[in-house]
Amino acid sequence: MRVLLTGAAGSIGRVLTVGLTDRGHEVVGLDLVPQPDGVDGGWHTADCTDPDAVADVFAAEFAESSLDAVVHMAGHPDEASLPDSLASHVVTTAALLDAMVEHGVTRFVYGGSNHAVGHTPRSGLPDGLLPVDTRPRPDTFYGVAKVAAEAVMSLYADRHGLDTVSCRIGSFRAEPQTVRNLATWLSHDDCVRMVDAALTTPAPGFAVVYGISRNTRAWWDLAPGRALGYDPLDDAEDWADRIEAGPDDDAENARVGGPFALDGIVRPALDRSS
Ligand code: 15L
Repeated sequence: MRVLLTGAAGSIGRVLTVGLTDRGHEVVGLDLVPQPDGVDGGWHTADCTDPDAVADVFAAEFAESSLDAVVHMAGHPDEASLPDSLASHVVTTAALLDAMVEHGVTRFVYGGSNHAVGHTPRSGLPDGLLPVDTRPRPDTFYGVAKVAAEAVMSLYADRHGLDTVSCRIGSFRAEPQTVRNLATWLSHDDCVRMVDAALTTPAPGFAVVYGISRNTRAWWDLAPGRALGYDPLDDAEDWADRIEAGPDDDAENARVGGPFALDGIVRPALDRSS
C-alpha cells in the first residue's frame, strides 16, 4: 500500500518507516520538521493542525500518484492544556480525515493511547484484562483528546464508510524499563506488526486494538487485535529479571494509565494569561 505516515520523524514514525517498507508498503513521511538524515522515501514538511497545509499535501500526492492509507502518529505525546491537546490530536485527525474523504482514501490507522482509558482501576477487571469496549475513562487532557480523536474516527467510519483503526499504544520502547512496562510494553517489531495488520485487515470499519506485545503480565485484552490479524511475538517478561522495583510501582499499577493517572500530573484545563 502507498501510505502517508504522519509523525514520521518521531520515534514511532522512524520505526514504522523502516518496518512498513520492509513489509512491502511505500511510505511517504509527513512531519513538522524536515526529513531527517537517514530517513528514506517521499516527504512533506507540514503542520497537520492546519487543514490547508494537509489539503496541499494530499493535492501534491494525488497530482503525482495516489494514497491508499494514512497512518497518523503525529501528536504531542504528553500532558498539555486541553486546547493544545485537542489541536494536537483531534484537529489533526479531523484535517486528515477530511482530506481522505475528498480524495477517496479509505483506510486510517491511528496512534491512539492507553490513556483514553487510563483512569480505569485495575482491580475488578474481568480476567484481569481491560476490554476494548470499556467506557472511555481518560486520565489526562491528553487522554481526553485521544478519546475525542477516536470519536471523530467513529463518525467518519459511520458517515463516510471509512475504515478507521485506533491502536491504543501502551509503552513503545526498545526494551521495557519499569515494572509497569512489563504489562504495557510494545516492542518495535510488534508495533510494525500491529500497524501492518491494521492497514491490511479486510473491512474493519471503526475498530480499537490495544497496542502491546504478548506480555505475560498484560492488563489489556489482545483478542480484538488478534481478530484483526495482529499477532505479537515479543514478551516483556524476557526482561523481567533485569528490571528493578521502583518507589512508584504500586501507585503506577493501580490504574491502567500508570503515571498519568497519579495526582502529580493534575493541572488546569486552560492556561490563563495572568
Ligand atoms: C503514552 O500514550 C505516552 O505518549 C507515552 O509518553 C507513555 O507515557 C505511554 O503512553 C505509556 O503509558 O507508557
